[in-house]
Order: sequence, then structure tokens, then C-alpha cells
Amino acid sequence: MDKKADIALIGLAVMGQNLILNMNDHGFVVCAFNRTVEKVDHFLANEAKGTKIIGAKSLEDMVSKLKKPRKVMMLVKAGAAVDAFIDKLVPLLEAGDIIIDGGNSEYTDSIRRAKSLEAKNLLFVGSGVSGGEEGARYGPSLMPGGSPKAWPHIKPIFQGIAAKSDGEPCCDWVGEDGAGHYVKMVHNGIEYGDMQLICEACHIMKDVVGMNNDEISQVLTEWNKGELDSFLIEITADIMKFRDTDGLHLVDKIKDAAGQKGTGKWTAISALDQGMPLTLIGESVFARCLSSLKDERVTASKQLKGPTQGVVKIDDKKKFIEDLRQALYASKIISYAQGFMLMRGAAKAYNWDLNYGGIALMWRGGCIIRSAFLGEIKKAFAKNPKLENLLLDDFFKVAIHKCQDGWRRVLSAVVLQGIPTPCLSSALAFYDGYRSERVPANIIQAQRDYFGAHTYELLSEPGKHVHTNWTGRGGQVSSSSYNA
Ligand code: 2AM
Repeated sequence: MDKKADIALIGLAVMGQNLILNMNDHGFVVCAFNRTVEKVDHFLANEAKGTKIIGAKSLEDMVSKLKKPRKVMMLVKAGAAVDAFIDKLVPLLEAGDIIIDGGNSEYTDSIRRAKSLEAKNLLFVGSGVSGGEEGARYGPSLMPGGSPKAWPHIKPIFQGIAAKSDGEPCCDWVGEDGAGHYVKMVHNGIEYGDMQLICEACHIMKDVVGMNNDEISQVLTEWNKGELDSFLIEITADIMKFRDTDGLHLVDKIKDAAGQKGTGKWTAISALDQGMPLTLIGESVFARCLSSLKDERVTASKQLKGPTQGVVKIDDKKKFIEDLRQALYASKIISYAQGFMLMRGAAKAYNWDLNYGGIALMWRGGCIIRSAFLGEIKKAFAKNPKLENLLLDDFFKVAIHKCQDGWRRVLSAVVLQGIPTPCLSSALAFYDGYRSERVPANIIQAQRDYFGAHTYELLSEPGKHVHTNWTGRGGQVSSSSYNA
């Protein structure tokens, strides 16, 4: 048996196994390995039976079975396990060989690993992989970044196994060092936002319009035929109508305390670090935090009153549902505009040359946020690769103009009725802030100068920083030598 493998894959949990089977389906010979080596034989004798997949008994054995330059992909637990395998692999590899981390690693780790491996003449790829187990098996969205020299060697495998959208692979080179994992992180943040927006829309249908779960499911199914066509709307339509064995809706029996694994939080942290107003994703993370304070909410619900004027009357239910659809669509536009603002900021901070249209295409299929909408984002960046903000693209400008009146009507109703809509509301606040030539930050500057002599800049004298003695008589402006 001296058949050499095209790639090795370490990590035989479900994601790893499914990626191997997917690669095999596309004609690549894969060598499988796992820390617990018995799992290799089990995999070969069961899931991989009758395929061209080969196995290895040790890392040395695995490396000896690979074509050069060797490509070793890891799908192991993020963190120490990745570093442990890298440390063991380095002495076994030669200059130009490629180590790929397909796990859910933090982008800062990928930046560090790329730099350290490149210093050893090895190539590193940190790749986002999205689409869950099903995606891994039949077509994930792949977001590889790292050492650019690795890309031509892994491109046929990655683009071969990735999901396709209109015949194009949902996989392209993202950028240097940690760019792939960064973009995957933003994908997950956007996923948090999309999920929370849909929850808010369902909440409004239930408590403002008074609809039951089956009616909500029907509306979502309708929405899924138009601008909002997406995987998350589709599965939520299924969830809302799903009945338990006793005939009751299962969703109503689930505890309203959302879990999280951290990628939404990382996205928000990165936004704060960069000073980017990623308000919608931030609110979606906080909404999960608030939901998980279940006991506190139960106590508070018995003591804190809502609005006194009672339930808002909806005269034209059909019109209100259309307003709600527009509110959801407009908020989604804001969320993606903010997500791309964040990536633009990161590209500047980390020196990445990100291909924004390519990123939209990578997310167009295969992953959790896949949607028709991403096709429009792809088009916007194809028209203008230097587009500064999605909101300034003609398509999205017209769309948000068309939606905004309905969006405002819905939010007026939910505010009057006391329904929490952190994402729908923060999206509108962002829109109104972003389109404002003048915001009240001049008062903040005055306050900062008043209590801390932080100085301010006069509109009439750009670049000049001045301080005023606000408590002194006359309050005259005096020049200052310090730059705040
Ligand atoms: P195992 O089967 O030997 O547990 C997902 O958990 C994958 O990551 C599995 O393949 C698992 O290997 C691997 N993994 C988890 N923790 C690890 C560690 N500390 N070192 C190496 N592999 C690890």
C-alpha cells in the first residue's frame, strides 16, 4: 500500500469525519488520524468502509503517507489541543508543508500561529468552517486565511468540497494570518443578530398581533419566498409549527434562557476594541445574557409594571405584518452594514486585504446565515469593490428608504405596549444616527472639558483644541497646547 494521500485530517469527531467523507466524494485521498488512535480503525471499518480513505497509526505514519507539500488539516478542540498538535507536527514536516486549522479558533491565536509557523518556513491556514454537520458532509462554507502561499495548494480541495451558489464555490481566500477565523467570527456574530431579530418578530406577532404559533409559522414561510429568503427564517417556520408527541407546540415548552459559546461575544469585543458601532450584534449578545437571568426576570415580572394604556389595537393586521417584514428587512440591512464596517476596520488594523464581495459569496450558501440577501451584498461589492458602507449602495439605500416608515410604525407600537425589541430598535437608532449630519456629541465634548479639561475642537477652527474655564465669568475660550 504505497498510495499517497492528498491531505491528512486529524480529529475524528463528527465534523472531521464528515469533512473527510466529503473530500473522498470529490476524489481526494484523505489520511485520517485522531488523538485516540482506536477511533481511526473504527472509522475505517464503519463510516469510511468502501471508500479510498486511509488511516494512520501515529503522526509519523500519517506524515509518511502524504504527497508533498504535505497538507495536514486539524479539526480538534480549539485552544490547547491545536497548539499541542502543531508542536508535535513541526519536527515531522519540511519547509513549504501546510498546517490547516479548521476548528473554531480565536483569530488572535491564528495570527500568532501563522507568524510562528512562517518563521519555521511552514505555511499555516486558519479556516472558518460553517454549516454544521450537514454542511461539512455535503458542502460547507469555508473561509480560509493565513499564509497566502498555501492557497494554490489547498484551493482545489477547499473549493471542491465547499457549498456552491449559482455554480460558484462558497469558499475563497480571505486574507493573511487570522483573517479567515476573523471573518468566521463575524459570520457567527451576524448569526446571533439574525436569530435575535427573528425572535423579536415572532414575539411581536404573538403579543402585539395576537397570532398563534401556526399562524406565525405561515407568515415566516411566506416571508421566506421573498427578500427575507434564508435558512434561519426557514428553520424558524418549522420550529414554530413543530408539535411534541402530546400534540402541543414543543417551542413553548423550552426554557427561555439562551446559551452561547462565545463567538458573538468575541465579535462585540473586537468591535469595542476597534471603536466600531456594531450595535445590533452587541444587543443580540446582551439579549441572550438578559434571557439567561431567568430567575431574576421572574421576580421582576411580579414587581415591575409595564405601560398603563394596555394593549395596542392593530386595525389592519395584514398591513402591520407587512410593516413588520419591512422592519425586519431594514434591521437586517443595518446588521450586515455594521458587520462589514467591522471587517473594514479589522482589515485596516491588521493589514488584511479583504475581498468583501468574496466574503458575501462565501456566506451565500452552506452556512447558517445563508440567504438570498447575501447575493445582493455580493452584487453591491461587485459594482463597487471600494464601497465604503452598504447603506450607501443604491440597492440598499432604496430598500431601506422603502422600509423605514413601516419600521417606525412597528417600533412605535411595541414601545407603547412594552415589548422588548433590542435589535429592531437599536438598528433604527443606528440608522438615525448614521444619517445625521449633527449629533449631540458637542455636549459631551463640553462636559468632558468642563469636568476634566479634556479640550474640544471648534467647528469653525478644525484641528485646533481649546479649553474653556466653564465656571469662570464670561466663559471665554483660551488656546491650549495639548491635544486631547
Ligand atoms: P479524542 O477523540 O482523542 O478525544 C473533538 O473533540 C476532537 O478534538 C476529537 O478528535 C478529540 O480527540 C480532539 N481533542 C480534544 N481535546 C484534545 C486534546 N487536548 N489534544 C488532542 N486532541 C484533542
